[in-house]
Amino acid sequence: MKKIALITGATSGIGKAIAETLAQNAYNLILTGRRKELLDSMKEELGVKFKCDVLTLNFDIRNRERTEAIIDGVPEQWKKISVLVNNAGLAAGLHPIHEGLVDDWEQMIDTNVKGLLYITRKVAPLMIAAGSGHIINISSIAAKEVYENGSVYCATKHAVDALTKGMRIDLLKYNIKVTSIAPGMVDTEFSTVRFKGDKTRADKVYEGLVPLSAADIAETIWFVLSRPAHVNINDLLIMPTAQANATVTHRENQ
Ligand code: NDP
Ligand code: 8X3
Repeated sequence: MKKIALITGATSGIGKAIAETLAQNAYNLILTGRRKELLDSMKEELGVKFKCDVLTLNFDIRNRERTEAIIDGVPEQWKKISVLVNNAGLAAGLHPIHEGLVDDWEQMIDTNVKGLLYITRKVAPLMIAAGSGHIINISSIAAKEVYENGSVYCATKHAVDALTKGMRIDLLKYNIKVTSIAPGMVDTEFSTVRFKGDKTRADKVYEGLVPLSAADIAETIWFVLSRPAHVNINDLLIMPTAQANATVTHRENQ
């Protein structure tokens, strides 16, 4: 029987690439996101290409009641979740602390921290009941360093790292692995979302260098998932070769 993975934020970027990689590696998938039409087309595509069964769950992860009701309502045959990838997340804006938009802060905190907690609170007991599981939290270089104008996004990702460490302790005796994957720049919708649709500004983030692709992260996650039962990768920082840390990059013609 195929294993089941639940991936949050699977409609684009890293989450979408993880879904493709896991479908290719014989998982059935529970995919979540707000954009229903994208979830529907992924279900169709992955079903045809990989004979993968897909359950789509269309909700905003910030909505606690809906998130809880939807996970509670997952059909019994989908409840044996082996892998949870807490991926849904975003950065909104890039401002010094005294000019930041409070709505942006709330969106980041509610999605990156509280949404991740709502999902984990519901899925971890299912893994405990099943006797095993693997939770992968998508963290960031922003969890390791703080950069100018990014304090709230960085704070949410520092929180993800703290939660990862805490989960690992609490879930240790239940045979549940917990991993944090911390990427540097990955070319996804991330910067377009951060700059609220300003594609020109978003493209500048990646100008003159080769960023990571979402597929690079998905491949890394497959490596993490395919280790033997006694091996856990706790924390993996993965950067483009042209990026030394959160702020130092090497760009062509600069
Ligand atoms: P994308 O914008 O391409 O993908 C973000 C995903 O999160 C989408 O599927 C989106 O789905 C989902 N999402 C966002 N908000 C919500 C919400 N309120 N409810 C439900 N789903 C939501 O960006 P990435 O793929 O780059 O981002 C994925 C993760 O990787 C994030 O946690 C991000 O912080 C992290 N990351 C990204 C890096 C990068 O450089 N790209 C580097 C390091 C970490 P929908 O819009 O359909 O709801
Ligand atoms: C996304 C990468 O450097 O924009 O987490 O914070 S960064």
